Amino acid sequence: MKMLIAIVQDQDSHILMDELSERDFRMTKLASTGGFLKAGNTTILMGIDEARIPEALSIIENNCKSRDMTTSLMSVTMPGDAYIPYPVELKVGGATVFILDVESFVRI
Ligand code: 2BA
Repeated sequence: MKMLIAIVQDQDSHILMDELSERDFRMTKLASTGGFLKAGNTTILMGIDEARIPEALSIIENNCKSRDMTTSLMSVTMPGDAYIPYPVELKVGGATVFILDVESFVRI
């Protein structure tokens, strides 16, 4: 068994989870926060058989869009610690996926 951890954008999470459920995948959704943007995203934990990893990845790929966005970061550039916002262009995934080995799995 593997543990697939997918970090996706909140906007994509409902449709993604609907399709995963329809295809009989089990999952847990966690509300998470990206370290860079400090904005909410969604982390989905899925314990799945190794043979179904390609199917899960394909569903994630089909339902999670990458989006261009502009955000304001703050820099301290002025005497007296004044904060100057400056725009930064980003492409936010799609999905960031980690696949881990599961040592054991117990349902009681
Ligand atoms: P955030 O950390 O909020 O990052 C949002 C987007 O900001 C990233 O999109 C990337 O385009 C940009 N970004 C992140 N760190 C950056 C940096 N040091 N310099 C310049 N730009 C930066 P994604 O790469 O698609 O990541 C989306 C979310 O996936 C991340 O949200 C984070 O929650 C998660 N993530 C990505 N890589 C990860 C990793 N190696 N470990 C854990 N979580 C990760």
